[in-house]
Amino acid sequence: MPPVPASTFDRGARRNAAVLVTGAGGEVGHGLLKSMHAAGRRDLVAIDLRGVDDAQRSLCRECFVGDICETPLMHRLQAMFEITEIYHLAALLSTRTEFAPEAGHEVNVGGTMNMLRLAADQARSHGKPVKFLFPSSIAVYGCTGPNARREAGPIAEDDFNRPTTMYGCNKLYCEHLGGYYALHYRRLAQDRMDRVVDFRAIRFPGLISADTIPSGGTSDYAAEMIHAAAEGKPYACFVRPDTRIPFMTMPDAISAFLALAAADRECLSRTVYNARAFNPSAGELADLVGEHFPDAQITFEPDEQRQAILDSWPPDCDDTAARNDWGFNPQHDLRSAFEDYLVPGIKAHY
Ligand code: AKB
Repeated sequence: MPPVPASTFDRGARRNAAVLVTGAGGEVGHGLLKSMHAAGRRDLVAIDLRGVDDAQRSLCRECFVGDICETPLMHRLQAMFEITEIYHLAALLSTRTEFAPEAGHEVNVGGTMNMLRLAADQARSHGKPVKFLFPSSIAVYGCTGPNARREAGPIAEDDFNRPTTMYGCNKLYCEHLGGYYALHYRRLAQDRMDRVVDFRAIRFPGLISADTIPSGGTSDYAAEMIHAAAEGKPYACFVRPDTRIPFMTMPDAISAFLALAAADRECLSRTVYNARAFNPSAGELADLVGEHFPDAQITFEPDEQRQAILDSWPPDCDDTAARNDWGFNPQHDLRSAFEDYLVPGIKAHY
């Protein structure tokens, strides 16, 4: 653990105000820090196991290289900052977790428990609920069997909550933990405080970024396919061409997260929401990539085990609640995602 920068300690008794972003060095973290800084936030505190890059560091009040599973880090954050919001992005994604499920549980559940406890301790120390934004996932769904997927249609939040991966189990359990901290925390204690944690979650679909290539996710094939074509490299897609799940672009995901965070509590009918923008098949994605990159060399070599995970995820999700409660409205449909965001953004990189 690096020494705490002297600037961190406010000379006075007051702790510095902070918005905490864990997993800040990841794909969502890159976009989120940039968007919040652009919106005028100057109290951003980033935590990442591998640290953050110089561009991100310039957006933050403080940055920590640290493990959210380690209690000493939690104690330092409690001592140094008055935390008003937490964006808890740190996680091991679905594919990586299937090689080390117990490690996935430790990070995805143990780390989230640490962050929820920090949020509750913070709320009890400064007297205001801490807003806790949690990226859940379509991995919480288990639409096992082709008929279930075909007959289910767009799946609403309370249906098919039968995850078939450790990551999906972790995300579903953490949704319930968040609901407990929001509604029932220490419910028999004499000194209990109502809603210490204002927990809000989005079950993100596959996310596609022009700026970063994902790693460790089962939905990564979409981004990998596009980036490979832009680099002029052949791409062997690990799913069947008929594989269909919901996606959205990274900018729409960041905007959705910030819109949910900004929503009045009274407008929210639930703590967990679906949000999606388009749901192409892998074959339709490949065709669109070919339109923009005529020399693209995309083949299909399904990985049976990863395919089975995708076959348990919904072909589409119903995000009516998000659109009604807090005005979710993605800017990119499939075609504009390519024309206005992915192709120009990715070409600028290569
Ligand atoms: C993954 O593929 O594991 C994630 C997800 C859909 O939650 N991108």
